[in-house]
Amino acid sequence: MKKDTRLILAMDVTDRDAAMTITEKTAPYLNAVKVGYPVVLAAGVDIISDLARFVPVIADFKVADIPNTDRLIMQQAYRAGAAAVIVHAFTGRDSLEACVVEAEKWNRDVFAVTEMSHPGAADFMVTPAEDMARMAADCGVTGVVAPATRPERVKQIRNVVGDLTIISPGVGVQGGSAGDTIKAGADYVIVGRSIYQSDDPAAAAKQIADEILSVL
Ligand code: OMP
Repeated sequence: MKKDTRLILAMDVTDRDAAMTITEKTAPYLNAVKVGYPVVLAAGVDIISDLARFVPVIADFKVADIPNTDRLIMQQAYRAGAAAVIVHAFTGRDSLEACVVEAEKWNRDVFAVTEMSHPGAADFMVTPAEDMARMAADCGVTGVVAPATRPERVKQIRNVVGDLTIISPGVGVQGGSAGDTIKAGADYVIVGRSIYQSDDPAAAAKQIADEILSVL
């Protein structure tokens, strides 16, 4: 994944044509596009290879199962053309290791979720987040997902994962700022609604990319 604009678009629209058009228009400002269940269930798994014509695709399947099932899901995501897959860390070391083994087989990336960006993450995810980040780093993940809504936590997770890649959602509608998140130590920010719901997605993406550039 290139690292210049440091912007990842979360493509959570459920209309295939809209997903294609918005990704094509915003691609000059993106280092990746992230797809998850909303668009893949609506448009089919081929949306991954279709979008990959414009920019690398991260499959956000939040993989969280026993090792064998994880392995099967990872295989399908990479087979579909994903450059990276997002998995959960809370399922434990054996599950995470199965995801990493599959990523290495395909020579692709895998990101593990530590602490999520929404308020409910405080119920169960904040306390073990640094332990999960440590375990993820130990297992050999490419990087971790950390919350742009709490830049101080991005900083703490950065201390745990060293120079692994941090990707951070929660910018815009969820309240986080792209500049603050990058300054706290994230490598990339993930932005969805602030871009794809904008009247001019390309201009919205450019504005965020410019904000990131201004703090580098
Ligand atoms: P917006 O809130 O619309 O910018 O979208 C954020 C995107 O990041 C969505 O696709 C979420 O599913 C995803 N996300 C979070 O918002 N918080 C997290 O803690 C983790 C993710 C994720 O794994 O991408």
